Amino acid sequence: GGTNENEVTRAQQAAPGGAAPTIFSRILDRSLPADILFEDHQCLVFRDVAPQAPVHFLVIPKKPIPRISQAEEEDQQLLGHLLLVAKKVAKAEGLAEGYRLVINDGKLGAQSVYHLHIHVLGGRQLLWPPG
Ligand code: IU
Repeated sequence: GGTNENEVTRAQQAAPGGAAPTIFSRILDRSLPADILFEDHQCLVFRDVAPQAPVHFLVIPKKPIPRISQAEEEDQQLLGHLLLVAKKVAKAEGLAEGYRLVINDGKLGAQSVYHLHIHVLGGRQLLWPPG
């Protein structure tokens, strides 16, 4: 629908900048409120402000990696940690019957916020392929 088309338009217009601060920096420093589900020294988990499923949250590193294509070898432990946190919070959110992890990268991947984030979507039957 229109919401998803707008999201793609926003994503295509977002500047794929280097380490420019994003809206997620403001969620990390608490200058912008968010519904936070989990936090540790490496990451923050909060509900997506425009949920695309009954459960839709984001797992972000505190380190401002702009996009998965710019992650480095030195980020290996951090990237693994984000996946393990995603599955733990998914379980806590009651997603025992399944869910989906998504990482959008760049313009064609419809990335709109250039601070790496893992989407976790669940609570309904998800479709395949995605748009
Ligand atoms: P994307 O993978 O970069 O397209 O996803 C960015 C997500 O961040 C998207 O689902 C937005 O709804 C979400 N989001 C948010 O949760 N809070 C915000 O203040 C903003 C975007 I801006």
